[in-house]
Amino acid sequence: MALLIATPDRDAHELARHIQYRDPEIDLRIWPEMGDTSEIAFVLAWKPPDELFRQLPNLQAVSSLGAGVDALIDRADIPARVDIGRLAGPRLAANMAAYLVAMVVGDWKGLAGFVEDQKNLRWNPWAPESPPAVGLLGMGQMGQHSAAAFAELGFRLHGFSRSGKGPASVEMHSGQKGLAEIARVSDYLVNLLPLTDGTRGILDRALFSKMKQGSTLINVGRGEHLVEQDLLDALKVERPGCAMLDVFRQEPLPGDHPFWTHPDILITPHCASITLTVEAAELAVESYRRVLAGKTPLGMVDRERGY
Ligand code: NDP
Ligand code: OXD
Repeated sequence: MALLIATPDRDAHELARHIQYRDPEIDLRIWPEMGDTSEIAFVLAWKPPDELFRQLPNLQAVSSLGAGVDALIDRADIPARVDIGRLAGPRLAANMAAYLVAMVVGDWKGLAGFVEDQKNLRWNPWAPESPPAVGLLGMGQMGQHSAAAFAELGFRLHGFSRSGKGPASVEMHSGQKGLAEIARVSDYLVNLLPLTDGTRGILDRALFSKMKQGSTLINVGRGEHLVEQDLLDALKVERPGCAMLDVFRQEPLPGDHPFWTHPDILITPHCASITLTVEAAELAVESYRRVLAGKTPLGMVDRERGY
């Protein structure tokens, strides 16, 4: 049985080297060099090509190379009998927490102001008095790691999840009322939800109208969570006052998109937390071995629920 890596927009050779280093016995193929497709049991995928999975009659499991499974979950070419998993290890979650802490703390501490002060040879000591309230939409692997990092800094924390369950350091919310409440109380509202039918377009005018004036929206989930025109309208009335966006409906973000030049939008190019080759190789080997042993892949998702 073979493992196929199918990541058309990423060079997979480094990942393949790390996988083979960990387990030289694995029969590893890199798309589009698939060999005998009836031998492929497991696919490691990131934005895989259309109709790929129809060519694999003995496929047992597909694993996302990252945390999100939205590019896999609705694929008609993945039969219902095939398990879908994901690789979301502790380094991926730690790097997400580091990104969010950098963005929130940098803004809260007014770093951009000091850059301007330095340009103008201005000595202007200043520090914020009280810690901000951070609201985390999504309290899964990414949300929990990020909450732990903010908790260390003594920030006030709110979380939002389907079940309403979350760590003790976080005041949890759920449902429509909970969503409105977390928007109302957060100085920084961070979207860390998976993209599903229940979350698509969740960052919309109704939510923005509940946000504090001058607050900050951070979207690291998926571009389809955000209703773009609603954000542009909301920024005019400073609810939120600014947005930090890492993910977009179309990636790369087209050069003529209004977000690029908006004074209240900060863009990062979908790199809040990038899958690390060494961690991915380690988890991929473990997941593959599990599937060969008749078990579910790592990070198995509920296809009905969508995450
Ligand atoms: P998890 O699957 O571990 O957690 C999902 C969380 O979202 C859970 O807390 C879940 O609630 C909650 N949730 C799901 N649906 C709803 C809903 N309808 N209403 C309220 N809460 C809901 O995901 P991860 O934390 O691992 O990752 C989240 C997302 O982050 C990924 O799907 C990906 O899109 C994005 N991501 C982005 C990266 C980047 O670089 N920009 C890097 C990594 C991830 P419950 O706990 O009740 O199940
Ligand atoms: C992921 C991502 O889902 O990079 O891992 O967005």
